[in-house]
Amino acid sequence: MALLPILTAPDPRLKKKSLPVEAVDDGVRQLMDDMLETMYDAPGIGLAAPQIGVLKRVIVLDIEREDTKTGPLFMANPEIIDASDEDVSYEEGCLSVPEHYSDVVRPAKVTVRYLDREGKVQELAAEGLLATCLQHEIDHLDGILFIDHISALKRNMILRKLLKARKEQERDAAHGKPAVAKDPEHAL
Ligand code: GNR
Ligand code: NI
Repeated sequence: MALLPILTAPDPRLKKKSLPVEAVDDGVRQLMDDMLETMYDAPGIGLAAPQIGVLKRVIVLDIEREDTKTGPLFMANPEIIDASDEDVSYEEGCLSVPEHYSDVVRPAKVTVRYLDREGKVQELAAEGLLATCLQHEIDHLDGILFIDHISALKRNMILRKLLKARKEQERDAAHGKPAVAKDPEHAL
């Protein structure tokens, strides 16, 4: 098990298209386990492999809600095979776009086909937060961030702020100042 650093925008690796895995082998299962640990630690409800710099079509999710007790989900090569005509708007955040949130409109329900942890083909019909999160994670595999779904004006404002925050952090680190501790209670 290992905690891996999460890339933040702007980073060219977050804009790349990830490649399908050929098979769900021990290496892919190890990647899934490391991703889940990293996601819980962040904390977040989903994580895609490119967020840790691995350009493979692998995602993990855990939507911990009273009503949806799915437990952790491990998916390789996930594909949206059906989406509802009906859309919903949800306020999204992203571990790669820290501390910024925006409403994003997406299909309300999706059906996803994927390979599970054992390499078996599965299909999952999802709605609510799970449907939104699945689309958000699969977007990551195609180099798309939630800010790509909002106005260019808002997107550029967020990217500028992220770059400024990173530069300030780098400057502080160069002067031996420790990074500001993140609030462990603040889940996305
Ligand atoms: O933790 C996360 N919360 C979240 C909230 C609303 C919509 C999508 C998400 S996914 C995000 C974690 C993340 O960045 N996954 O890629
Ligand atoms: Ni994200």
